[in-house]
Amino acid sequence: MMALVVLSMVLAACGGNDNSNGNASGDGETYHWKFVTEEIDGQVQYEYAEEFAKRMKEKSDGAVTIDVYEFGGLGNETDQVEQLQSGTVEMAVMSPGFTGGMVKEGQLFALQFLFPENVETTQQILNDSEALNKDLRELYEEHNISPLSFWTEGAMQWTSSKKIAEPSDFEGLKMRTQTSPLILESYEAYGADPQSMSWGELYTGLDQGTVEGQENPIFFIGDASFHEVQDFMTLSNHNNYVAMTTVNTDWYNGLDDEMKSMVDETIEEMQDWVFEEQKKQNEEYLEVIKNDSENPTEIIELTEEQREAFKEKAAPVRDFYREEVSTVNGEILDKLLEEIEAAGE
Ligand code: 6CS
Repeated sequence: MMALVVLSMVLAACGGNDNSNGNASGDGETYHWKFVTEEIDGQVQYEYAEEFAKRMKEKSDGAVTIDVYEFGGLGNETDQVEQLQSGTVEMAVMSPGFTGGMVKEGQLFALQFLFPENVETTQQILNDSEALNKDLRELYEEHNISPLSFWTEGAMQWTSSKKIAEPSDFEGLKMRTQTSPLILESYEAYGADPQSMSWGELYTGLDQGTVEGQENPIFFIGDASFHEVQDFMTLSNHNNYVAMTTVNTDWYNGLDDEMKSMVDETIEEMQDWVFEEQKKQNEEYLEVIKNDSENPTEIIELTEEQREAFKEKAAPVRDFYREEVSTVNGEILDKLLEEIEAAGE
């Protein structure tokens, strides 16, 4: 508690809070916001926030300055959710995988094999989906969090200390996950022994064997060096990693129209930018992992039949979501499924 109080004081002091709301714009008005991410310098979320800050500064002729915080600077992923809700920070890149205890519906992102394997099609769905951008957004807003956009950081893969090529390989495997209960449920469906953990503890956890496997996009596996402490990487494409650009709802609603339009316009522009960024990083890191001869990683490509076996085991988790998790009888999931169907492969 004391740490949080001190943190708030430090943030207030360094914020130089000229006009964080921006509700009285006019000549000479300046705005100073804080934007926290779950990743570090060089990684996709952090680069996104830096680019967003740069564009806002340019468009506002220097009136808007945004301090971007790396993961760890303000605590762990869950602390960051609280900071956004309380308004200690105005903006955050947030993974739904850390808010599942609060916004139950947001756990639909944990459902494996839900989005198409094609990352571009998935991004198009994330851009256009009413289920996400309207219905799910409203549920987050009940908690003072407005997701202004959803975007993918790439297809997720499994890394492990034992080879994973079929569902039975997960039997008893200590799998690290984010905190949303449905992610744990999804791995229990394969017979694994999942446990949630902040990614800040993951390298050590894998190194010491506290956990034996994890899921992430390739760029993150490579940049965080998880492959150094894992023997296998299964190209499972079992899900797409989805991140949300979120803002504190009260703060956002308090922005004047001009500033709100500038934020919205920049958020929209960033969708194409971040797609290219994740693509580039995922491609580069696949080569890094393949060529790291000091830390060899066996790469397993699943056959269509093997993928089907995982899909079959994952299917009942959708019913569990509808019956046990959803607070709206699975309506958002059903709408999203229609949108996915319409988007094709
Ligand atoms: O595995 C995680 O928890 C982290 N993975 C990514 C791709 N971004 C941040 C997140 O916390």
